[in-house]
Amino acid sequence: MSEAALATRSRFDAEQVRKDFPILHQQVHGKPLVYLDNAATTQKPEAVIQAIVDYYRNDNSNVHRGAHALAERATDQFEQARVKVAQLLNAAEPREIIWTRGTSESINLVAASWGRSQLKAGDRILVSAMEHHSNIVPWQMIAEQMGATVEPIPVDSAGTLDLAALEGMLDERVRMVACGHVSNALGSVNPVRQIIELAHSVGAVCLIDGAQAMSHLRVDVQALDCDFYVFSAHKMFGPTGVGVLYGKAALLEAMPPYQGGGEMIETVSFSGTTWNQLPYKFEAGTPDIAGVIALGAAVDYLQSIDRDGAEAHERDLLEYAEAKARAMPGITLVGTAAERTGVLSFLLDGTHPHDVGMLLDQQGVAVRTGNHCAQPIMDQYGIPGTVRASFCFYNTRADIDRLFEALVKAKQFLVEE
Ligand code: 7TS
Repeated sequence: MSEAALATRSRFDAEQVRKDFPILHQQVHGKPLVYLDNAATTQKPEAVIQAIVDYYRNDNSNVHRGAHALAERATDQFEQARVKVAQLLNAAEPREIIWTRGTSESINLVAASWGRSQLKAGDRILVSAMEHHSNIVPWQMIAEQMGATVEPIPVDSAGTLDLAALEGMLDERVRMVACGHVSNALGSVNPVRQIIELAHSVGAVCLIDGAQAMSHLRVDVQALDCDFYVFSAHKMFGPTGVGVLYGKAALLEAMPPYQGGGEMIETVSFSGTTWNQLPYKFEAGTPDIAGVIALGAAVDYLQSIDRDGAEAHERDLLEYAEAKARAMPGITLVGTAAERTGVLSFLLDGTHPHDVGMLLDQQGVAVRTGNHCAQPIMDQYGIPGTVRASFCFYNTRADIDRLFEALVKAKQFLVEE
C-alpha cells in the first residue's frame, strides 16, 4: 500500500464510526454481536433513526397535497431528499430520481414500462450470469410478453465477467444490457463503464444494478453515461421499503407510467387521462415519506464520513479476511475476481453452508448462507450456495478474528468430531 493510502487509512477511525450505529452494541447468544451480513442490509446510524422519529413526531403529513404547514414541511424534506440523492449520484437533474420500494421495484418498473414500449419480437436482453434474481426475473417476464429473449453474459470460474464474450454477443437486436455493479454473491466489481460503452455501441440501453455498490463505491451516473442506475436505501444505511431509480430524463420522458393512481396524473376524465411530469409520473399513490426523508439523512451521513478512508479500510478488511481464509485448511473461496469489494464467499469443505451459518450465529457472528438469490451462478459452479461474510466500514479486524475463531469451532464440531 502506498504511503498516501496508508495516511488516508489512518484517518478513518472505524471504532469511532461504530458509535454512530446503536444496534452494533449488543450481545447475541451471550456474545458481542459481530454483524457480517451487510450485503443483505446495512445497519442504520442514529441520524437515520432520528430522522424517522422526528418526521412522525413533528411533520407527518401527506406530500404535494395539503394546504397547511405540516404538508409543506413534509413536502420540502421529501423533495430535499431527491436533491440529495441527485447530488450523490451526480445526476443532471433531480427529476431523474424516481422513488420506488427498492432495487427490485426499480428494475420491474424499467422492465415493464421501458420494455412494454420498446421491445419487439426477436429483441435480445443481456444480463450477466452472476445477477441477483431481481435483475433476471423481471426481464424474463417482459421478454415472454414481448417475444424477446434473455441471455447470460458469461462469467468465469473466478467470478469475472467476460467482456470479450459480451462484445461478441452484441448486435443490433440487443436492446438492453442489465448488469450488477457489484455482485452480492461473489463481491466482483464489474467494469460498468466498459459495459455501458459496449451496450451503447450497438444502440442498446444499459441498466446498472447498484444495490451492492452504493455503500462501498462512489457513483457518478454522468461520468458512467449510464441510462438507468438502481439501488435500495436499506443497503446504504437508509430504511427498508425505499429505493431509487435513476434514469436519463429523455428515456424516462418517453416511457409510459408503471402504475396508475394519485400523483402520477395531470388530469383525469372518462374521455382520457394525461400524465404528470417527471418524476411524479412514476410515483403513483402515497409514498414512504418517512423512508425517503430518512434516505436523505443516510445520504447526509455518507457525505459526512471520509469516503477515501472508508474505502481503504474496507479494502484492508477484505484482504485481511482473505489472507485468513487462505491460511485456514478446509476453506474454499467462491469468487476470487481481481476487482472485488465487501464480500467473502466461501465453503467449509465437507459441510453445508446452513450448518456453518447456524454455528456462527450461536457464537454471535451474523453471516448469510445459501444461494444469495443468485442461483444461476451457483448452478454454474455446481454448489448449492456459500457462506457469505459481507463487510462494511464499521467492521474491524477484530470482527474478522471473531469470524475465524467461530469458523474453527464450527469446523471442529462439523468435520473433526
Ligand atoms: N440486486 C442486488 C445486487 C442485490 O444484492 C439485491 C439484494 C437486490 C438486487 C434486491 O434488492 P431489494 O432491496 O429489492 O431486495 N440482495 C440481498 C442479499 O444479498 N441478501 O439479501 C438481499
